[in-house]
Amino acid sequence: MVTLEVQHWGEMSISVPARPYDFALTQAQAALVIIDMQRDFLEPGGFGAALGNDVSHLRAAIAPIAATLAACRKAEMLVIHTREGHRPDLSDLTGAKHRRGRFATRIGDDGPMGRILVRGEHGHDIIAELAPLPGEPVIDKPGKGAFYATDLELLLRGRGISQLILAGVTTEVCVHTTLREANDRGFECIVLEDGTASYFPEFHKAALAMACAQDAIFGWVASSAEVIAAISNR
Ligand code: TIU
Repeated sequence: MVTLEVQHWGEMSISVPARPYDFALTQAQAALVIIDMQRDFLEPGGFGAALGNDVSHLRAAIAPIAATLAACRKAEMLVIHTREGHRPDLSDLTGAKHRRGRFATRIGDDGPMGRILVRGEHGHDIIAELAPLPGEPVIDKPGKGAFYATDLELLLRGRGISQLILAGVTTEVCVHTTLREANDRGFECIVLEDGTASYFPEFHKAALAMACAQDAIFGWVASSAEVIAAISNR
């Protein structure tokens, strides 16, 4: 008996040049996850600035993420956005997170972009350059990891996603926490080296090195150009 196998392009894997070795991207099973590209982290007067950081360090990630986002949308891949933040009554904010640090301005306090890290406020929303399109899921998360206390995993499994392209801020905090959560759940992750950023350039570098050390202990690292070329030349 002869069996004919019809394979949709999306089910074939594409080789993405990556560190520590090429990543076999299966487009139909891959999603772009853009982490916390919010005014609160990227613009003056938000949460990132309240923690004493120079927020200008994060802007370098915007253009590479925008280019990757455009390529993924064109390829009709799933795109997910996340936002770190809390309910206006702060009932999902742990005392430990609220008390943390010795700065004058805390989560929930008034700032120039509204209440710091509170859902619905101007500062909490995603920057205009990377605004989600209608239909693209936005995951609101109370913690650093995008899986903790959210329905992200349910949503990914429901769509048959097993590979994540991770972008966003900050590399060693929310991106890395999400990378580790995803890795333990069986997702294969590729982190964009120029589509992530940290307030501390040395932490950005170290976080990327840690992600793909020990022959991909947590995952792979590639540039946005490498990922875009692979997606666009399928
Ligand atoms: N402070 C810092 O580097 N990051 C965070 O608090 N959250 C995220 O990384 N999104």
